[in-house]
Order: sequence, then C-alpha cells, then structure tokens
Amino acid sequence: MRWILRRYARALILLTYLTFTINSYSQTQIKEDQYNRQEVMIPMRDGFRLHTVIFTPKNISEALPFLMERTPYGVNEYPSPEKNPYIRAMAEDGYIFVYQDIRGRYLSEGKFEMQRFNRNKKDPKAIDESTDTYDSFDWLLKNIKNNNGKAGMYGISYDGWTTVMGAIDPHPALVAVSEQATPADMFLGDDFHHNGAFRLSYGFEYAFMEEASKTDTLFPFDRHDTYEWYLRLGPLSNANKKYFFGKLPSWNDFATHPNYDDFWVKQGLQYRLDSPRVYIQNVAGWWDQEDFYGPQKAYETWEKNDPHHRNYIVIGPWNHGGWAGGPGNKLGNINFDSATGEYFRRQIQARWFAYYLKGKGDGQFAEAITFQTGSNQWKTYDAWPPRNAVIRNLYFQPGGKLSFDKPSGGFAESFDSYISDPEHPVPYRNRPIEETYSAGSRWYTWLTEDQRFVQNRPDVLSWETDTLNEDVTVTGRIFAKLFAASSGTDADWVVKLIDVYPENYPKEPKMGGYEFMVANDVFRGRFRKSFSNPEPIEPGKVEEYTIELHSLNHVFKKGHRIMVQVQSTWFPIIDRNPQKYVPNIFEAGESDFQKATEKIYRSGDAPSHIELSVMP
Ligand code: PG9
Repeated sequence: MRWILRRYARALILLTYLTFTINSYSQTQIKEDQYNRQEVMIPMRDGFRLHTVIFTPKNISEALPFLMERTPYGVNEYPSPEKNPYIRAMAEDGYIFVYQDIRGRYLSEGKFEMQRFNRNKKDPKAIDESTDTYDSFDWLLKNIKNNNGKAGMYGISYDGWTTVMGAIDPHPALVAVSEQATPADMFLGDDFHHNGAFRLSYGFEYAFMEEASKTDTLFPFDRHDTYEWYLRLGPLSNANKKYFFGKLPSWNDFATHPNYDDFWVKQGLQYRLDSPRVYIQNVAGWWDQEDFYGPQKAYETWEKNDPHHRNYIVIGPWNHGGWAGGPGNKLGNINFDSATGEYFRRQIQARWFAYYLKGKGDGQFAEAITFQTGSNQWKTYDAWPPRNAVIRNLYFQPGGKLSFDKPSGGFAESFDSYISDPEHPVPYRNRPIEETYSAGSRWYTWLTEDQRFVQNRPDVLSWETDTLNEDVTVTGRIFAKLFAASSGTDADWVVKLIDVYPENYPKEPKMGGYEFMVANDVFRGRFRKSFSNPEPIEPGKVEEYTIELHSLNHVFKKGHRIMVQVQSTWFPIIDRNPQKYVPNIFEAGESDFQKATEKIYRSGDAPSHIELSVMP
C-alpha cells in the first residue's frame, strides 16, 4: 500500500482514484500473481549499478517486448502489473515490465542530479540518463529470456522526462514511447517557474523531497496552512539561512539562476530534442497542476522536424497523471460524462504499444486526440492546434464587461485598478493550503476550484460577457494581451480564463454560478522584453504584456458566461514579487517588498484582451 500512497500521492492521483485503486487492488489480491518478480542490479558503463525490478509473465507463449519505466520515486513496492491500474490493460496483452530506480535514488548506486544535463559526447566515459537507459536495455536483451528484441518506455512527469531522455539517443531495440507530462522548460512553463515567476511552494518542497535524502522526504512544516508558513518565511534568502543551509543543489540553482540563462536553456527540451527517432506519444492533461506546458512543448518541438511521422499528441481532462488510475469521469467538481482515464489506458496507451511492439492492431493513430470539455467528447485532428480555428479577441470593457467588440478612444481614464500588497497576497487556492504532497492535500484538483473564493477581493479584478446565446468553441492556443501599468518597478500579472455556469443549473444544482478556470498563467513583468535580460518597469508607463495561456479544447455553452480575472499575487505557488525591481529576488531584503497600484487598460489604443482560437 505504501507503493500506492507514495507513487500516487505525489505523482498524481485524486482521492477518488485512490479509493478505486485500493478497491481493485484488494479485489485482485486473492488471485495469485500472474507475473514472476526479479530484482537485479544492472551495471552501467562506468561501473555503477542501477536497482531494477523485472516482472515476467508466468505463462509465456510467445517472445515478449520490454516496457520500462525509470523513476526517482522508488520501485521496490510496485505491485505485480495486473494489479496496477495504470498498466493493467497492457499487462493483459503481455509484456516484460521493467522498473528502475534512476542513478542515486532509492536502491540505485551513484549520484542523483535533478534532470541531469546531456553528457559531453566527446568524452567516451561520460554518462547521462540516455546512456543509463541504453545500458539497461543492452543488459536486459542479453540477460532476460523470451524477449522479442523490442522495447518501449512510458512514464509520468519525472518518469515522462526519463522516457524522453531514453528516446533522444535510443537503444536500437527502443521502438515506441509514451511520454506523459514531461517537463520541457523549468523556467518558462513547468514545475519550477512559469514565465520566470518562481513556483515557490513547489520548488521549495520538491527540492527538499528529492535532495534531502536518497528517498522521498516531506518537509516538516510546523503548521497545517502553508500559506501562513511561507508568509512568515519572509524573503526567499531565509530558506537557506533557516532551513536548507546551502545543502540542496536545486534550491541553490534556483537562487543563482534567477534569469533564463544557459543553465535553464540547456536543461530544456527545446535544446535537447531534434528529430523523433522512435514513435512518440506525448500525453497531457488540461488541468495538470505540474507539467501542462511540457508535453505540448515536446510535441511542438518534435513536430518541427518529423519527416517520418512519428510524433503524436493526446490531451485529456486530467490533472497531473490523472489518466493513470481511476475512471477519470470527474475531476474535482467537474463532470466529464464518461470514463476518460479507462478510455486512455485501454484504447490509447495499450493500443499504441500493442501495435509498435507486438504488431497487433491497425496502427491507425490520429495525429492529435484531445478531449473537448463542455461538450464532453473525444475529438481527433490531423494537426494540433487545428488549422481551421479563427482568432477572435475578447476585449475588456468598462463596468466589468467583456465582449468581442473592440473598444475605441484614448487611454487616459479607461482602466480598472487595484492595489497589490505583498503582505496580503491572494491565495492560489482555498486555505488552508496543505503541504503539496501531504495526505489529504487538495493540491491535485486546485486548478478546478470555484474561483468565487477570490472574486470579492479588492485585488482581484473580473470582467465577464453577457450570457452567451450560442456555444463558443475554443480549440487551440490562447493568449492574454494585457495593457497594464504599475506604480512599482516590477509586477506579476496573473490571468485566468473562466467558464461561469448559469446561476440555475438543474442538471447539477451545486454547480449553479460555478466559476471554472479553463486556462491561466502568470507572467513576471521584468521579463516582458527578454527572459534572459530582465528590466525594471517604468512606473506609470502603459506596457503591453503577452501571456500565453496555452491551449484549450472547450465549449463555453449557451447560457454560460466567459469571465477573465486579473491579479498580481498567487501565493504561495508563486513567490511574492517585491514590486520594487531588485536584480535577484532571491536576494531581496524585507524592506524591498512594497505595495503597488496596478492599472489594467481597456481603451482603443490600449485594448486589453484575450486572443481565442474559435472554431467556425
Ligand atoms: N512534477 C514532478 C517533477 C518532474 C520533473 C522534475 C521535477 C518535478 C513529478 O511529478 O515527477
């Protein structure tokens, strides 16, 4: 059971999924395991050995391919494959399943490095995650009987990233992979920063969890509501002074690389990927609270150079890894009307590997399979984002209105404004904000929370359309164009696109008036011209900020309204911007934090708006 708790508490799963998993686990427990388990230490080219668990079916009637998952989270307690809901459909098809602790984690030897850089290929002795994967497959092919000479890899998040690392420099036996929620760029869009804004609670807790010891360790907070704890922490420099004492490499990297420098560029997938060398399924969840940007960016990057058509994408209505367990018919309060997780595991993931590794099925895979929320249907496309969407701008208007009509006139008085106070930041989710990966944490569904919880705060502005008299289907990329000014010399801009349910919603009365966030992101103002060379904001100057809200496939239904909210704090998932420009926020002092008046313009010459890809 610790396996289920640890693996799914972090990497993903909702309480509902957990209940489902435990039920199915105990139902199948009476049966004898259908797989033999073997534990080995596989030697790498530099002599270090990696702890590996191998499950081979007891009754083998044909030679089988390998399916491998490589993880920093500990493999020793993984159950027999037929008891693991994530891969049960594949276990029924028959594979040799391999789980490996990556270098330096749990029972593997060597030193762990967070997202280890690519090796220097001129040095024949150099290692990286690709060589570790290569060496492991080499050993497996020679030492494990009844294999058919083919291999695949899959995994979520860190394990999605190790999958990508295996695929970029692949062993010849590696034919197909399913990378799921890989991070692609930790400065621009994934776990540790978004558009240069530091993801404080995640970065702090994850660095501690992975680097305080060889096995996962939760940070010992002395209070339940970490909102309060992080506020009391004060400036970021207190983290090392009071708790980490310079001992966590990742925290030190955050503090010494506050801008988009070589460190982040070389860690990013745009730098590491070239043309797909194996068949690649990229998988993302619309409400992934950790790595939503990553798999989309990986797909987009590979797509630029895919002459053999090996690159594919799947996006479903899931949180981080929500496709791995449970039916997936619901996320938080939002209903999807069908078992999207089960559909993925059987119809998408299992079919993918059955075709490429076992030659079963017709091999007809759509370029893009995405679940359209609102209409609650799976859709397929021959390009992602689809080419036939039309750009329509939704403009901010006076009186908290939003409409497709462009405003006119000069910008002198056409703005809405609020005071942003770093001493009283807007909570990113309803308090108490439990430790991210603690038992009972609501981290997993926070992106689907009803945004009414902040709507009446004076430092959160809202604009909304009239009630829609027809469906508006948004499929593809979305951007926010904010024309904004600050009285400070730095500012964060958080933009949320929200589907407001009708006040009376007989289908599900408790959803009446629900403010469901369908897209969002934060942008740190200092990076408006360049992520590598930040610049102070000139107080009072109206500037244009382009904030990518990523992509969406959602129908705003007739009778609903579309809302946009803007705010300048989102705490503690995002650290507090002092609102006074300092070269490195990790070195800001207590007195650098100041209130600022923020103005959002909505005039003809400064028309703040959301750019939507609308299906004609
Ligand atoms: N989001 C996690 C992670 C991946 C890669 C690096 C850092 C964190 C995870 O769920 O594995």
